[in-house]
Amino acid sequence: MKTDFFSGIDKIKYEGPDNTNPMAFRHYNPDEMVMGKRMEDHLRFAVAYWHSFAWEGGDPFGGRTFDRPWYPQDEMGNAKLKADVAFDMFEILGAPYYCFHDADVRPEGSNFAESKRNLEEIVGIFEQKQAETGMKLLWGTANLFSHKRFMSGASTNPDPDVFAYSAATIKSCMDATHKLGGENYVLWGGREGYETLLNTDLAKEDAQMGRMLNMVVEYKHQIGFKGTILVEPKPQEPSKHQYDYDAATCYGFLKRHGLENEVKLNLEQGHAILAGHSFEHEIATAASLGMLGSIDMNRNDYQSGWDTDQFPNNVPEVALAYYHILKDGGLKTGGTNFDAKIRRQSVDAEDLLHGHIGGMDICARGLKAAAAMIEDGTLDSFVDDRYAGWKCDEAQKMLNGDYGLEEISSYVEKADVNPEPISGRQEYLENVINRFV
Ligand code: XUL
Ligand code: CO
Repeated sequence: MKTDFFSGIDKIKYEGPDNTNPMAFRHYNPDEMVMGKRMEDHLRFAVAYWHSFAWEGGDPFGGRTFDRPWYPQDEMGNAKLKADVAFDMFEILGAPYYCFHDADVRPEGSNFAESKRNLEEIVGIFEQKQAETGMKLLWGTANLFSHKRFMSGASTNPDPDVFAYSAATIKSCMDATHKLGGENYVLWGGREGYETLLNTDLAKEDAQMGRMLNMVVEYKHQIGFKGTILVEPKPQEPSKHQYDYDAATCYGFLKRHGLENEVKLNLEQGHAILAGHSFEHEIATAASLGMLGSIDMNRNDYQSGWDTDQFPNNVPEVALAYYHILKDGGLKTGGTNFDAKIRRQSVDAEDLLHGHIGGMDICARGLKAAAAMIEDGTLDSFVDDRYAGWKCDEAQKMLNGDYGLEEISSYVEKADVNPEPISGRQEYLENVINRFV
């Protein structure tokens, strides 16, 4: 360990479901085989730098509650100490990946060039730390929402200078991600939306955002970045309305700008809830469109109606998420990034570990439950049977275009088609799920 921030705490180990040691895993056993693959390779856990190390515990009603040795975060010495503590925690947890925004890891400079130099210096340090520890970068991203220059949007800003500043910032973050061997690059448009339509030109903003994402893809190919470009949907917050509303909306945007084969989606539990969906809805939708990339794992409070970014602790919800991920062939370049923060009353170093240990255990339970559902096969064969009628000749002709409305109409009359309702068996299926969670 490079620091004494987590003093007295050793690397967290798997000790089995019956242990009561709070600093041990009860379900996450990296080497355990699940459907022929190591658990670690299925889950591909990542720690999010922003919530664990950059966020200071403030909320809209009060300032910071945490007291960390790397505060204030506006100078390089503290950014380096923060990096030492971050890598200590990655090692303690045994999570193989991490994720960061530029603003999480380096102090803001007095101008763009200085901010970029600060980032490059930290990236050099990360490179060395990755080599020493074996940690890997799941994804990098640019923070285009915190600084006041982005208050009216980044790529969608009415001011072309902000568009330019954002493009330059994205380039520096893609360079950083590429240098660190990142496996994906994420774009989340927190301010790519509007506060009021009274001052907003929707068509112009769509064109600007489409051009920016096209430049990202062009630059990816120019530098030979092999990772996946991911867009992260979220319907609102901080903006009243965000253009990347949900998986289906993002797909429409990507199609419109010719990017559907170049970009995939990073889906987050809390964002799905804010959009009025479930997490599995977003995952299943993305999978059905061939767009599933990665997940930001957390949970939202169902009462508060805002993005609470809590650590997951609901096995049935997590199991259904991984069920759809496994059915899609698993996370490829993607992973399970804990976009989750401890509560602002959880002020101790060990709270950071409790949050992650619990989250990793819940995901392990969810993954095992999902694998058991697939291996059992009841759900799959029920769905297959439900659509089995489509295998017959007439049904195929309706689908492949051989039949139009006229042909179908004469077929219905000739064969005296007279369908009777068939049960969807939802209660039975929910009982099946209960066997595994
Ligand atoms: C915000 C959010 C972001 C993205 C990365 O709600 O999820 O942290 O994951 O910018
Ligand atoms: Co996120």
